Amino acid sequence: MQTDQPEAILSTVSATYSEEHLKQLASERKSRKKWLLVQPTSNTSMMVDSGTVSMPLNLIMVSTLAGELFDVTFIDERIGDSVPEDLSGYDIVAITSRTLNASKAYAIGDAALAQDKTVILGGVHPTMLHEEAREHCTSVVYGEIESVWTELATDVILGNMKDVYRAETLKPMTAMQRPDFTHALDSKYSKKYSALIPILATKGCPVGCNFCTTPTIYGKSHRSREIELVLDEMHYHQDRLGKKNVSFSFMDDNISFKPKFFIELLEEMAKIGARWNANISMNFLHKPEIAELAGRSGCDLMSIGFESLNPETLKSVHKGSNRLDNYEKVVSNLHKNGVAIQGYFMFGFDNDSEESFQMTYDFIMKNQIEFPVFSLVTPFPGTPYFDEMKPRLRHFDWDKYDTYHYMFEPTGMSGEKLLENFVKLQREVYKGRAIMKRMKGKPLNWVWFVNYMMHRFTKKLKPEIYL
Ligand code: B12
Ligand code: SF4
Repeated sequence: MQTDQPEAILSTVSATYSEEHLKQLASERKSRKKWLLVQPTSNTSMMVDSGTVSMPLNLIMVSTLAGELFDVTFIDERIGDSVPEDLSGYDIVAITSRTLNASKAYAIGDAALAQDKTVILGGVHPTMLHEEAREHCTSVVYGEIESVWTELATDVILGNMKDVYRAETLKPMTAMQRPDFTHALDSKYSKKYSALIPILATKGCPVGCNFCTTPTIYGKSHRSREIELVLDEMHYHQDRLGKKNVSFSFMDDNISFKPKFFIELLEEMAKIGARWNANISMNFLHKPEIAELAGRSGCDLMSIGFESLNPETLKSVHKGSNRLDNYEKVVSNLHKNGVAIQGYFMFGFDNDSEESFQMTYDFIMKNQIEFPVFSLVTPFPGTPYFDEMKPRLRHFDWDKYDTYHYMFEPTGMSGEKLLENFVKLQREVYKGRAIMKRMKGKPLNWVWFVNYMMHRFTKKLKPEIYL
C-alpha cells in the first residue's frame, strides 16, 4: 500500500489540453465512444447499502461531463442494476469507489480489463491508494473529475491513456456544471433512490481531523459556488417536480466553514420554500441566531459529528471545531427551531473507557437526540490516523472498512468490552421506551420511522457481527 505520490507518474494539465481542442476533437469523430459508469455495491454485511440509498452525486458528476461528449450508460448496483458480463457494447468502463466497495470495484475493473476495455477508477479509495488501484484499471483519477476532465477526455478520444490523472490546481467551483440526473434516473430501479436531491454548495474542509480523507485530498482549500448557482439548481428541481417543498441534501464536507457564505445562502434559501439537510460542523451552531436561520430556511435535519464526549479523544483526533461545553447549547438551539439532529458518535478510541458509553447514553437521552448513529473508529487509508494505527490494525480487508467493524484494540479496554458496550448502548438508545422519551413532542414524520427501523435492527445485534 502506498499513500505518497511518485512525481514521475503524476500528470499535469498542459496547454495542449484546452477545452476548444477537446470540442474540436469530439466533433471530428464519426462515432462517440461508449462509457459504462458503475457505482458498485459493497460486500459489507451491514445496513450501509440497504433500503433506499442516496443518488450518487460523485458518479452523477462523471456522467454529467461524459454525457456531453460520449454515450453513457449508468449502473448503480446498490439499487439492483447489474454490470453486464459481456462488455462488448462499451469502450470505457468507469467505476467509482470508496474503501468499503473497493474490492467490488476492483473485481469489475479486472473483468473489464480482461475484455480489453479502457478502465478508469475514481473516488476516495483509488485516490488514496492509486498504486493499488492501478493494478485493476488503465487509469486512476486522483480527486475530483472536474479538474482533470479536459485532459482525461482528450486522452480517451485519442486512445492515449496515462496511469494517473491529477490536477495541479483545482478548478473554482463556479465552473462546476449543474449535475445532470437523467442518466441516473434512467434505471428501472430508480425508485429505490431517496427522494432527497443531492446538492453541493462548497467543497473541502480545512479543519484537519486526522481520521478524515478530505484534508488529504483537497488540502486546506474550501471552495464555494456562487449562491445564485445553488439557488438556480434548486429552482430547476422545484420546476421539474412541480412543487416548492423539494428536499435537498447537501453533500458538502463542511458547508458552514465560512459563516458569511453560509448565512447568505440560508437567507436566500429562506425565500424559496425548499427543505434541506446537511452535514454540519459545530463551529458556530451555538449561536441562537444561526439555529433560528437554519429553521427558517427549511432545515429539517442536521447531521452533526459529536464524535465523542471525551475531551481527550477530541483533542487526539484534532477535532478543533467541537467544544464540549457547546454541545448542549447547539442541540437546544436547533430543537427550539424545529430542526432534528442526526448525531454521530464514534467508539474505540484509545481514550475510551466503559464510562464513555454511559456518558454518551446520558447525553443522548437528556438532550433528546432524534437519530443517534454509532460507529467504530476506522482508520481509512491515506489519512494520518491510518499511518499512525497501521501497526495495530487487525486487518486490511476493505470490505470491513465500513465503520461497523472492529479495527484495533483500544488501550483503555479490551476489544470484547468495547463490542459488548457498543451493542448495549445501541440497544438501550433504540428501546421502545427510550425512543418515546427521545422523540416526545417531535412531529410525526420519517424520523419516527427511522427509529422504528433502528429498534428492529438493534434488537438483533450481537458483538460477533462487528468482528
Ligand atoms: C455526503 C457524504 C455521505 C452521505 C451521502 C453518501 C453518498 N451516497 O454519496 C451519507 C451520509 C449517506 C454518507 C454515508 C457514508 N459515508 Co460518507 N461522505 C460524504 C461526503 C461528506 C461527501 C461525498 C460526496 O458526495 N461529495 C460530493 C461529490 C461530488 O464528490 P466526491 O464524492 O469526492 O466525488 C468526486 C471525486 O471523488 C471524483 N470521482 C468520484 N467517483 C469517480 C469515478 C470516476 C470514474 C472518476 C473519473 C472520478 C470520480 O469526481 C467526483 C466529482 O467531483 C464524503 C467526504 C468526501 N469529500 O468524499 C464522506 C465519505 C465519502 N463518507 C465516508 C464514509 C466512511 C461513509 C459511511 C461508511 C459512513 C457510515 N458508517 O454510514 C457511509 C457509506 C455510504 C456508502 N454506501 O458509500 C468516508 C469514506 C472513506 C473511504 N475511504 O471510503 C468519506 C470520504 C468521509 C471520510 N471519513 O473521510 N456519506
Ligand atoms: S470537520 Fe468533518 S470534513 Fe472537516 S476534516 Fe473533520 S471530519 Fe473531515
